[in-house]
Amino acid sequence: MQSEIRKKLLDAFTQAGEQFLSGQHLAEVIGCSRTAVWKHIEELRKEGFELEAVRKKGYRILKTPEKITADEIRLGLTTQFIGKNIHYQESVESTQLIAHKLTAENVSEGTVVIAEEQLSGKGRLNRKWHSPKYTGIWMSLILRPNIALNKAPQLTLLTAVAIVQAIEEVTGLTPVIKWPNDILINGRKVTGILTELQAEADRIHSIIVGIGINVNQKLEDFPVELQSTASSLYIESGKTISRSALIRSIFSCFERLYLLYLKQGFYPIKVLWEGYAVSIGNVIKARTLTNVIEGKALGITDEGVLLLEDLSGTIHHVYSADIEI
Ligand code: BTX
Repeated sequence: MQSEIRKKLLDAFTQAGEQFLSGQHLAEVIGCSRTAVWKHIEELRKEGFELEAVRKKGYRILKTPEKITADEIRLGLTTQFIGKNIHYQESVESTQLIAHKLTAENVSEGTVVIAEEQLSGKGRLNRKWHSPKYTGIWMSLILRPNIALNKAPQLTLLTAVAIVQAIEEVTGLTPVIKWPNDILINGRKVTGILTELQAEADRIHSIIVGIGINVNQKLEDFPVELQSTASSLYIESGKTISRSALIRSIFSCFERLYLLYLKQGFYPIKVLWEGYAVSIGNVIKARTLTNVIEGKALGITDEGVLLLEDLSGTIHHVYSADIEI
C-alpha cells in the first residue's frame, strides 16, 4: 500500500517535470490527505531527494540521491512492465540468487532485483564478477517468455543490444558487442551479461538476465588483474554517469526490443545485433569447454548461435565460448 502511494507520487512528479505540484493536487492524485502527502515528501527527503517547497505553488524535485533507490528509478520511468516492480537491496551475495527465489514466488514479469554491491557476483561458468559498492549497476531481470528452450540465447543477444542502445543514449559513447555477451568500449569490457534459466521439459518457465555494468569506477577501483581488460563508463567518457538514468534507459530499450521480439521473432533483433557486433567478419579464436577453434566468424544463426569457418572450410556451430579477437 505504502509503495503503491509512493509509485503514484513519483509518477506525478515524473509527469510534472520542473513544474510545481500543489499538496492539494498530489492528495487528489494519490488519494490521501494532505498530511499524508507531507509525510511521503519527508520520507523522500530522508532517502536523499532534494525537494523545493514554495507556498501557494507546492513541491518540485530539485535533485535525486547519489545512491540508487527504487524511488529514484521510478522517477521518470515510462515502461509498461519492465522495472515496474523493483527489489532494491544495499548489499547481497548475488542478485541472481534473489531473483531465482522470487521466480518461485511467481512475481510479475519484468520484476528487477538491484543491489548497490554484490559480495559474490557471478560470471559465466562459475567465474566471479567484481561488483563494488555505489559505482556500478548490478541487477537481475525476471522474464517469462513463452518460447522454446533452444531460443534462450537470443535473449542474451537482445539484452546486449538494449544495453548498447542505452549506453549510447545516456553517455554518447559507442560500445560494441563481442559475441555472445561482452560489451566493450575501446577493447575493454564494461558490461557482462549472465542468462540463467528455469525450465520444464523443453519449455521455459522463467529466464533471469543478470546485468553487470561498470559505471563510475576509476581504474584503481578495479583489482589489478582486471585493470588491463576492464573499464567503466566514467573512465571512457570522463564524466560521472547517473546510474538511475542509465537503468531507466535500459528498461525502456529492453522493453521496446522485447515486445518487438515477442511479436516478430528474432530476425529484427539479429539485424540490430549484427550492426553492433565486433567479431563478425574477423578471424577469431573461440575457446569452448572442450576445445579451441580458430576461424572466420561468419555471423549468427536465427537461434543466436555463432557460425565459425575454420581454416579447412568446415563451419562450426558455437553455442558457448570465450572469444579472442
Ligand atoms: P563472464 O564469464 O563473461 O565474465 C567474467 C570474467 O570477467 C571474470 O572471470 C573476470 O575475468 C572478468 N571480470 C570480473 N568482474 C569484472 C568487471 N566488473 N568488469 C569487467 N570484467 C570483469 C559475465 O561473465 C557475466 C557477468 C554478470 C554479472 C551480473 S551482475 C548482476 C547479476 N548478478 C550476478 O551475480 N551476476 C550478474
